[in-house]
Amino acid sequence: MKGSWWKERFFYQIYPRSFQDSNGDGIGDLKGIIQRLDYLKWLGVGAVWLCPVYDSPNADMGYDIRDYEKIMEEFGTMEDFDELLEGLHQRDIKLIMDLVVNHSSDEHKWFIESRKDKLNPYRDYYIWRDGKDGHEPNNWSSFFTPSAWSYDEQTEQWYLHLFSEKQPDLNWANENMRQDIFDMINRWFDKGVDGFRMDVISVIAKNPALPDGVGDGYVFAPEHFAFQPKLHEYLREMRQKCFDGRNCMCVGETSFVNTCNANSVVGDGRELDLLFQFDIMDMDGAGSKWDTIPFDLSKFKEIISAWQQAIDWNTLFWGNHDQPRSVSRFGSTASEELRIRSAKMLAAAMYLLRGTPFLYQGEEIGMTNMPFERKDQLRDIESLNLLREAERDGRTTWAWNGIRSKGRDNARTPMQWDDTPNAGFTSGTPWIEVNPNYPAINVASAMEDKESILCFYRELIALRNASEILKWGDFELLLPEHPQLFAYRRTYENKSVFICCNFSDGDAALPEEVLGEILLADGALGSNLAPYGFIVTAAQ
Ligand code: ISL
Ligand code: CA
Repeated sequence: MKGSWWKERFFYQIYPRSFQDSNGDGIGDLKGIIQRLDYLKWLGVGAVWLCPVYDSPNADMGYDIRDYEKIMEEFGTMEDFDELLEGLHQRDIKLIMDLVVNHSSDEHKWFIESRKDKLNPYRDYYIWRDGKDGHEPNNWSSFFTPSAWSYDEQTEQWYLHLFSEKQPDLNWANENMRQDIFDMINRWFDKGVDGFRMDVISVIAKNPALPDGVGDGYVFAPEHFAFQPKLHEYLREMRQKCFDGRNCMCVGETSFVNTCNANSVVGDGRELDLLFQFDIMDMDGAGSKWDTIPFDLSKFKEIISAWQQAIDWNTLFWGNHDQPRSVSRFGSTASEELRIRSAKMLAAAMYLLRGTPFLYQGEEIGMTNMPFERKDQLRDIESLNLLREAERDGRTTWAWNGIRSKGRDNARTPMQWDDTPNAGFTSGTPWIEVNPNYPAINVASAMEDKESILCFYRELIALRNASEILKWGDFELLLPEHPQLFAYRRTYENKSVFICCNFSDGDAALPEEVLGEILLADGALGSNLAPYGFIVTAAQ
């Protein structure tokens, strides 16, 4: 398995709506991405994960798909897509698409048919049930709404949606539905795409009895829809019908995965090539993600070493389009100096681990959370729903704190390219406001500064791309009890690289083990590591 292209390449995640607008309508588009391909090449990335670009009414920004084989009009045309794919391949950059098949849009033709009558051939493509005494079929809550069921008067039944009411869940128990999905995947592969990131793939199989979750009121009940036995059957069928014989990869967004069940889906020849686990993303939430608790370094070390040991090959990431900005969350924005150093430190801490790195757009220039103040600045259905409910229960202060620190729109403000109006993202009015810090934080100025976060990322990516040790070496946690430092060793064929990162805002003494030829560093002064300083060395 050494040699699989998806183990050797640094991935870059693009959120197309916010990457680059080419026609002044304020919405990022495919032609805009094409304009920036040389930037991606310059940075050294070897693969792109493109968030959904399919036709969608955008209730959940493209994660509600109306037509899996049509490009969203605001993003361009299929010709633009072909040109993008060709442009990437010419530069030896692979492309993986988002595959959102736990649910479709309620405007998808299958659902339009399905809701017409109980005998419609598409009825069973979705999950319909009778109510119980005028109530929902069970007490499940959804990710975005209090109840996971919506009532449809036409046929007097309820349909299941684990996300918004505009995202009805597909019924994977239906063989025709599965075959339609597999055919669609194969048509994208025939076009030349190199793989898929599979949205909430771990929840496609539901407990067929749809039992109540334990508790009062609406209950979030992943025990009945995540990692169900049928999941493995569906994934194996997909593997066989779509992936076998192709040099394509898939990475599953495996919500609710843990170190015990992970190897049931990944590993040599298994169902998925890679998985995204969310233990790091969840560690600063107490119960709900909205109740933020401080970063805990010892917990972080535990999670990283548990996962490095649990599976052969991890995904490495600090964020994505659903998460706040990593430097605001895990680094420091107390000063410009600390923002820059801590953003570099986070990159060194995460992306030199064993696994495949996924960097989210804007992270490479240290983009920060957005100082949202008003509801009309928000676009994300999750934040807007949260606020609506909090208003009802008189918890608006709590909700706003949550939205500012964890809201998904933090990651969705436009990419900051330069210091011209709207950060060079659009000549029109952007669909979501640009972060006001763009005159200081942008690609153009970072390219001119050798000490910038951006130039550091480029250096780090080049180092990783060229290093057998960093690619294939094993992982060993060092200084497990140290209260400030996260340190580890990567070893391959008796050669080692040491990584030592100060996650605190105080000085730390540099341990002797890490002394050697310096490959990367910032804030390493003599035998001292400054706040958020780090050093990467090759063993003498
Ligand atoms: O964003 C989250 C928490 O606030 C996650 O729980 C997220 O909803 C979950 O990881 C699933 O995310 C994916 O599917 C959603 C979509 O809204 C997200 O953007 C996508 O990444 C439904 O398709
Ligand atoms: Ca546009």
